[in-house]
Amino acid sequence: MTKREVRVTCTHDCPDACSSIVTVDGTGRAVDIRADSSHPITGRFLCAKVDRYLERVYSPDRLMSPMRRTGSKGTGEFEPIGWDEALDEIVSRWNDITDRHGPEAILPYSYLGSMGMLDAFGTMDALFNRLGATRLDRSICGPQGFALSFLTGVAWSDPENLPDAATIVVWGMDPVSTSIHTWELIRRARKSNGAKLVVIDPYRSRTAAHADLHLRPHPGTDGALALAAGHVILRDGLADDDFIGARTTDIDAYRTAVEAWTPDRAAAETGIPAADIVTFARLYATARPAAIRYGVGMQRSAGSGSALRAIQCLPALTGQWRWPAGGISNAVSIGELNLGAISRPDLAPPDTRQVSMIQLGRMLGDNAMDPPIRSLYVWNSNPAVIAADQQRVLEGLRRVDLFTVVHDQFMTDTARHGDIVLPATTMLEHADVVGSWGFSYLSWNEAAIDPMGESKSNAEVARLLAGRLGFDDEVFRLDDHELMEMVLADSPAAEAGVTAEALRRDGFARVGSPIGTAVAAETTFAFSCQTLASVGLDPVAEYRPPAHVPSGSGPHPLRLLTLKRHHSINSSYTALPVFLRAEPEPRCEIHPDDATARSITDGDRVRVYNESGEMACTASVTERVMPGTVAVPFGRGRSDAALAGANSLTSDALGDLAGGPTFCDNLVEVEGA
Ligand SMILES: Nc1nc2c(c(=O)[nH]1)N[C@H]1C(S)=C(S)[C@@H](COP(=O)(O)OP(=O)(O)OC[C@H]3O[C@@H](n4cnc5c(=O)[nH]c(N)nc54)[C@H](O)[C@@H]3O)O[C@H]1N2
Ligand SMILES: Nc1nc2c(c(=O)[nH]1)N[C@H]1C(S)=C(S)[C@@H](COP(=O)(O)OP(=O)(O)OC[C@H]3O[C@@H](n4cnc5c(=O)[nH]c(N)nc54)[C@H](O)[C@@H]3O)O[C@H]1N2
Ligand SMILES: [Mo]
Repeated sequence: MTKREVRVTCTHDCPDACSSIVTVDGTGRAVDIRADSSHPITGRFLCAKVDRYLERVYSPDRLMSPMRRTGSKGTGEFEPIGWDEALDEIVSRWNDITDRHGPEAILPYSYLGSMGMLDAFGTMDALFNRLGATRLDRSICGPQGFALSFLTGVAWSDPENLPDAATIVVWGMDPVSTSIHTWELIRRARKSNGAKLVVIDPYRSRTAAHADLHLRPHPGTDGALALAAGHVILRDGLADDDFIGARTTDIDAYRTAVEAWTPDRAAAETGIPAADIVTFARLYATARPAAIRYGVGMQRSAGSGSALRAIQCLPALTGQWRWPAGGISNAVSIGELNLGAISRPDLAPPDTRQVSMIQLGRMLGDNAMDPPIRSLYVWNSNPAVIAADQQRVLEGLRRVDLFTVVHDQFMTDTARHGDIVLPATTMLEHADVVGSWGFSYLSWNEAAIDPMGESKSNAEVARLLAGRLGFDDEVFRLDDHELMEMVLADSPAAEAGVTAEALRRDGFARVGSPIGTAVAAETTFAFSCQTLASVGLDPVAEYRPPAHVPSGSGPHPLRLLTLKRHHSINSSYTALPVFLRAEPEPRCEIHPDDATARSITDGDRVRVYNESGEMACTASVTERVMPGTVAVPFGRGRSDAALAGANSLTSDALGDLAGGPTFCDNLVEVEGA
């Protein structure tokens, strides 16, 4: 065989969904990965992680065969077994559990470890639906934004238009680390239009360091800022009256909602100086056009849904929806596919119970649940690290009467608690169709190399399990390419002419149309929206404070940020050299004032703690965090130690919309270790 080049689409849980070219040598080994510069979003470069993706594929730590646990849960002692033996054991244990407790005693747990359509939304779901297992509400990331769009009928605009904006507001997002190709579009707007960059973030992130104006609200207080911005815009006569008259309804209700939100009141709530709030409101209202790109970072507090609604009113008030680059951007090409055809929600018995993935620990410990969870099957996720209230999750995973199966590429902290562990392929080793939650592209992922060891894809494992369980529905008999055709057939993408054949040939296709002008051209924006009231939100807009606002005198007075890392994606990569070179140890960032008050100096060993748990860190004394807030890194695994990661400190309480998480809504104390 000679050298060849294969087009691989990144399946990480990231807005960018990059297209890359992988070079495979004559022996079938991948020797290079580089950006596919023909892709309009990917352009000339890959991110810091995927640039090193081959380290991940060929890591000596890859799982190579199925394994059965030999030691106690969590110790990581396993023996290799064959696939037949592993699958037979799973099916016999499930049959037994189903006979004794019913199928709802089985809980499938997955998220977006791979965002490929077959990987993430495919036949594994169909399998558990057919089985009648408990359903999982996958609300751990940023469900509020999507829910708000559905409830109000207001589409988000396409971020590909960002380079045309005159002012860009990055609200609770750190694209330099989390979506480097969004950052590239912002960089272009600044270079070609002299666009102003406003960053709204309590933390001086890599993105905020570039801002013309950096507003630093206390975590979870964005709603107060948005309402005060509206107040200033109306007070100073900066609203777009023509747009409001022609394209919106109920402006008086909005006027009433923001009336009391003076800059001074918002300053007291958010910690942002009142003068900066005024500067921001004027800049935003007078820029033509001004774009808002909101991130997931601001959707982790009790009142995030309400805050997002308050933000959603701003482009209507100022007529920014007139321009494709205006409005609020976030594009979702996943919606262009016919996912139901392969995930088959119709196969689930009616009224099958559904539980929140955020509350795994609570559920595993709840014997009163009817029936209690007796088996957990995990793929595409590492709940021992990423789910809230980590100590409770670990306690649940250690239960001897819980039969746990984990399908992963690595021996994660979750896998260490498995009874059976199954090896998974990476994006280089299986084909898929990949959507994006950041840009309007669908892409084809071609398998570049053979599966490593005995690893198998999620779709393959679903077929094997379905076969052993005797499920003969057509969806379990189709091969990957037939499934990919099905996902595209009868879909909005197909109506727009995107076929499997075209995707495969061209590598990617743009789907959907620029929707930035939707409000201006086709629909009206309702400042009072009754569907919001139907889910318990204010129909207009209101401020809901964080759930754990410190009294100032309580035992845990510091607000906590648990931050994503530049060199990892969630818990993935955190055990690989690419990450450990950059972050050999976890650091707790603390403001000099708070450090001094606690006699902590830079480099000290500290413990960060609250009533849920604790985390051992090295102190970084820095003004990147504000007084009263500390930041710890999210995603590192070390559940074998007594002290654990960021989620030891987080609560599993749900927010005000769509069952979203409250990861940045917790209080802690820090002391020298
Ligand atoms: N390198 C890297 N890239 C990633 C990931 C990763 O782990 N690493 N994860 C991927 C995933 S799953 C996601 S969801 C995206 C998320 O990417 P983003 O949307 O960028 O969200 P985060 O990085 O979680 O948070 C962004 C910023 O929000 C700030 N923030 C926290 N709380 C608040 C608040 O209450 N208000 C405001 N205004 N800001 C707040 C944080 O300080 C942080 O700097 O990134 C994806 N890309
Ligand atoms: N405190 C705190 N907690 C958080 C967050 C936070 O900011 N702070 N962020 C939250 C957010 S936004 C998210 S999205 C979640 C992320 O949570 P997860 O989606 O669980 O993310 P990862 O930790 O990357 O775990 C994904 C796992 O899937 C595996 N995997 C990858 N591809 C495949 C595949 O094809 N098949 C199989 N079987 N496995 C595969 C990877 O090896 C990895 O172990 O975490 C949430 N938790
Ligand atoms: Mo996420």
